[in-house]
Amino acid sequence: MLFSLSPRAARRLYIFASLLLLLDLYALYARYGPRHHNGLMYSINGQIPTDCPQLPGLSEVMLVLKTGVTEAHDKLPIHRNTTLRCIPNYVVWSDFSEEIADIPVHDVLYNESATLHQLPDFKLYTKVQTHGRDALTPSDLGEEISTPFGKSSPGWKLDKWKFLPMIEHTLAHNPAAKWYVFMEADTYVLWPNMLSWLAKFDPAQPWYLGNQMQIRDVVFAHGGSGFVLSRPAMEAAVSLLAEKREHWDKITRQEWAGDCVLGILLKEAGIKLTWAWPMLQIAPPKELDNFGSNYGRTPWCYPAVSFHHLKPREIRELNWVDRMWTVEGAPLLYRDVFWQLAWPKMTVEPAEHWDNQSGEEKKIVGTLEECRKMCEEDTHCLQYVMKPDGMCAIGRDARLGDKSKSFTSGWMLDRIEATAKTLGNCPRPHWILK
Ligand SMILES: *[C@@H]1O[C@H](CO)[C@@H](O)[C@H](O)[C@H]1NC(C)=O
Ligand SMILES: *[C@@H]1O[C@H](CO)[C@@H](O)[C@H](O)[C@H]1NC(C)=O
Ligand SMILES: CC(=O)N[C@H]1CO[C@H](CO)[C@@H](O)[C@@H]1O
Repeated sequence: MLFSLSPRAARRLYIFASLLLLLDLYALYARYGPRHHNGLMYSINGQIPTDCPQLPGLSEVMLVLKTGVTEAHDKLPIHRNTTLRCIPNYVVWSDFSEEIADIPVHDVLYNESATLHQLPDFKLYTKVQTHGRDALTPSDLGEEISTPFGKSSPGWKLDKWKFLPMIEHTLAHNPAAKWYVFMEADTYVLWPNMLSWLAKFDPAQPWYLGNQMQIRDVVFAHGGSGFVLSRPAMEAAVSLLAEKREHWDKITRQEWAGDCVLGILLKEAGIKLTWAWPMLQIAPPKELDNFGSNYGRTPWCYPAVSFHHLKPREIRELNWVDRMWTVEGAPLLYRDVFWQLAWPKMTVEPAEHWDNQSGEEKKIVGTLEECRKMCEEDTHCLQYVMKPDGMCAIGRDARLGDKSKSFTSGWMLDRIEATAKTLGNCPRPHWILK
């Protein structure tokens, strides 16, 4: 059965065609200098703080965090005392070996072929291997501009090449875990929920759990949302990869998203993706449509397992909510994320310099009051925003949104509260099990 593309996937699809044209340009690039490889040192973090909760199954999980030299200094330190704090087995893969905030970071590309190292996508790689981190320029490090097919920065172009070696090197390093959990530096995993969820599956079967995305006919787990492979799935992927590695490098060359390449590999290995939305999320809590539905599922009563596109401050906040959550036997649900993280910030007074991401543009208005009235008149309107040009937009969903200069946002709190109450208390959490 096919499903409709997410807007992002659809945009990705458009651009794919134009990207193919660009591939021809590869041949024009020059060769790059020799690579240097710092000795590989893996982390099995032996010292777990004594106040860590005893989460069943944790010692059988291998956490794999993928990052890159251009973002690691900004995005990795927050994980030291949050995501990684109580995790016995993890490895951080990057395109450069270094140590950041006491976290050992390993180069996952060191053993790729010389042919790959000479590709234009590896220009950044060759540079930092040769000259170190200091050789990074402001444009390498600069705020990455998102385009429909991801980003245009050198770090992003290199990123797709890390997926296959990441699978190989992780399994070689730790062949004994039951579960391999993959995340990125702007992902947060709620461990209690992740472990409760994994405990419901048979780890002896090949599992590929992820937030479904589609490019052409390939349905794959979105990397940034976090995804999970059981050991049999890892083994099947690695052995298929080893059979014809050059073929797979060619596939990576043709595709623009590494998570899609991994999806093709797993599909060819006969492993089906288990669609994990909404348990794994592509976005941060502030962008959640708290009452909405997708793929026939309403998040409200599902446990929240991951979020993505998080700023360090948001990771700290989620970690705090996660650690404080002590309701015996009850996982933290989207319902709880709404009541704990979104609802308290939806203010009675409209919020200045705040964009609540109301989607439906109505018309230019003179005052915020007019905009509020427009929302009031539509019985389904839950929130409104007046944009800098006076455009009033109303939203039928309840999203928190984020700071945005010269936007003013307001929420219809009584309506939001009433809707939340009709969605209920979720006496039985919904889990995705197949
Ligand atoms: C983590 O916590 C320890 C102990 O409180 C502290 O010394 C260290 O600076 C923290 N690290 C980061 C990266 O926040
Ligand atoms: C490195 O690459 C070579 C050639 O592809 C391969 O035979 C070898 O097993 C790889 N080593 C590791 C540690 O992955
Ligand atoms: C989800 C959503 O509707 N986001 C909107 C938030 O506001 C910006 C700026 O007005 C729009 O471009 C987004 O589409």
